[in-house]
Amino acid sequence: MVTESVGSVRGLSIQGVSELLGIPAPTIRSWERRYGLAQTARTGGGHRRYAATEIADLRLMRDEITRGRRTAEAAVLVRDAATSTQPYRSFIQAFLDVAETMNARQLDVVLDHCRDQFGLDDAICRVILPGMRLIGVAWQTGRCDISQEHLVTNATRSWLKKVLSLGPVPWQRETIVLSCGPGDLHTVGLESMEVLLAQRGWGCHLLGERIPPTALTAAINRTRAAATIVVSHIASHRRATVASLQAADRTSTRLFYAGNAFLAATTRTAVPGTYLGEDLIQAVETVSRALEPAPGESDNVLKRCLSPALPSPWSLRPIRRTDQRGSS
Ligand code: B12
Repeated sequence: MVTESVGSVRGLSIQGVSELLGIPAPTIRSWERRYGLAQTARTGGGHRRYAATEIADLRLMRDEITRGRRTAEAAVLVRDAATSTQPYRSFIQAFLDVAETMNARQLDVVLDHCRDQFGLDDAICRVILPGMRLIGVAWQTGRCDISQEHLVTNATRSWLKKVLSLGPVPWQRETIVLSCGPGDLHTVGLESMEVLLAQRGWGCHLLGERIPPTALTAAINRTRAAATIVVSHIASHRRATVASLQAADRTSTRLFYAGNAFLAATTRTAVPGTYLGEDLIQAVETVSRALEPAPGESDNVLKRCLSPALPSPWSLRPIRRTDQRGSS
């Protein structure tokens, strides 16, 4: 699908958008007429030309209706999202600019500036995630190719890693395993969660992409993680992810899951664990609350952390060296 430019107007035709998102063109026109959605630039001949941001709005409208919202309600939500993202729009747009310039360092500078201006939570939830979605639309509309998507994705992941490494040493006693489903390669949501959790003192074991059930349960047992979060982004990988969750459910960890594979409520029936939804800050609070020590237990934790005898799992333990003869 190629972005067409007529004269100076760049963008996708209504037919192209209709094919891309699977929304009939008359429906797109009626949303514009009734709710003022995705009012686009027009060519000299009056033809609509949709930019990536407008296509992202129409995608959100489609997804909200898929999630079971009534059209009018979904339209309000899309408009609110458009307004609430206003202050962040130039930062979100930077994802497309960097795809054009192929200058990864530029994204690092933009995200540092964004964090300084809005704070880490907003930089991640209101800029990085929408920016990644925008790259998805640009990739799907042919506006950027896989190399540009990869460059922007890698630059985003490097920035998250940098923030994590410069962040606080975890002070919470319990730890959390973060894993993708067995078929999933989408890790940015998980890596964003790791940074947000670390900011609140939680240490995480990030396993990343494509983790089979046996490796997941082995990691949970080895780390004695008090909580485990499993993410799947593609519907076709949901069944394998549920099998992973069922395996993890047989360990003592508290189980959570998320990702676009579980957006529709019908996909979450009989799935073990707690669904974390789409708001990562709320998700961090849900997990933190679940791991908070029971009343009265906190003093023991404090006592434990302050007592030199019981090092926290994150303090540097002397590595036991065994020489040839096996004696340490
Ligand atoms: C980067 C990317 C890739 C990279 C991933 C690299 C990496 N390490 O992450 C690569 C190149 C590997 C990739 C591969 C593929 N991709 Co891809 N990818 C993307 C892209 C552009 C960004 C993904 C992202 O980070 N999004 C940001 C996420 C985190 O935000 P979000 O989607 O809004 O998620 C919300 C919720 O799900 C939830 N959430 C998500 N994660 C988490 C985590 C936690 C802990 C919590 C609490 C909540 C949560 O909250 C979020 C915010 O509200 C998306 C576009 C998009 N729209 O997302 C396509 C996209 C997801 N990919 C897509 C496809 C089809 C593929 C491939 C099948 C392509 C192919 N033919 O090979 C493969 C499949 C790989 C696999 N086996 O999983 C499609 C999926 C369509 C669909 N049916 O669902 C998309 C939507 C692109 C498109 N426009 O069509 N992809």
